[in-house]
Amino acid sequence: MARKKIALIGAGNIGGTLAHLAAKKELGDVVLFDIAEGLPQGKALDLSQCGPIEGFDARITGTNDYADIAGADVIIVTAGVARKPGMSRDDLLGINLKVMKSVGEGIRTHAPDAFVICITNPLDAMVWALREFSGLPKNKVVGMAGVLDSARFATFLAWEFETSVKDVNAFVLGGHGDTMVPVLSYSTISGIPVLDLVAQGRSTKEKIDEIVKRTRGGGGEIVALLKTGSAYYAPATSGIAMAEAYLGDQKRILPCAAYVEGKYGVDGLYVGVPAMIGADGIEQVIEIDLTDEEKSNFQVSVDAVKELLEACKGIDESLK
Ligand code: A3D
Repeated sequence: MARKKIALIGAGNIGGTLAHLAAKKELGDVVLFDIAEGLPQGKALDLSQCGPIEGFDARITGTNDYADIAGADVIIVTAGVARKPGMSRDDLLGINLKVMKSVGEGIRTHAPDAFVICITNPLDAMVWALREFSGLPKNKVVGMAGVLDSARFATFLAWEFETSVKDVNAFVLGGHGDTMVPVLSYSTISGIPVLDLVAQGRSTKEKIDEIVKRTRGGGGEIVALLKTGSAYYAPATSGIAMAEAYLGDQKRILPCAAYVEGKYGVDGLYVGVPAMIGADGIEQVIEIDLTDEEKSNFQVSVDAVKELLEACKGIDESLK
């Protein structure tokens, strides 16, 4: 059986980390694409030389030519820019929308059968634009945000309850921004609702509220510390978990920006919901009962995503 092929569009911080993880896990051969000449080739060469030490045979190549992504099984998109001081949200939206146009067209021409995972921000709008520009089926294009936001939430909960992260099941829905919704009512430690543990006096409502707030600002906290860019280790790890779910037909239920039609009162929008990932891509969107407060927070988040989409349509005529 031929090896799988993983194409990574964007060979920056997340792209390089994705390449390393994909090769180390032998998910398949890796093609790193970037518009910067030399960057993907240099990273590919460097990463290839990890092979003899780590014992992987995955081939890693770098390219500036979309033709080299032909036949990719999975494509993970991180191309674009991250927000820097002094840049408005609209600046980022405009720049990355143009990037999604070229990436979408490259995928449409060279790898229309791939499962595509978008990581570029602003996530909920960019995954929507990527789907539009690539023309791929909606179940084959998905955004990564919920896995990362949930991992941040789970990390903070594990620290608070001094428990293994392995026992924490926490998740975050909604858009990937300040309005994201950490869903406490479905967050458990070894099956025990976090709220029950609070009722037992193992933590306090104030501390949990603080964790929810820290989760929402989790990306910004890292940007403020790094100063020159945004998080990349955990974002890459999250993207790889989604790729593995698809390649292994694992039927994992992961929070991700999936296309929602009808469920959650949402009609035709990419937004963070629990979704099953298997060999058909996004195989199901799973609806859960939310508390009244969570429902209204989710609606605020959906409205914020809609606003972003309108801004996208205002920028690019072809999206109207
Ligand atoms: P960075 O290290 O700057 O890498 C981006 C790469 O994209 C650079 O190597 C650029 O040369 C390349 N690029 C720019 N334009 C194009 C193009 N048209 N075609 C191909 N490549 C291009 O950024 P990063 O890897 O740290 O982050 C990448 C993106 O992920 C940014 O938009 C971040 O905001 C976003 N991000 C999202 C999350 C989520 O949870 C959704 C988390 C962290 C970062």
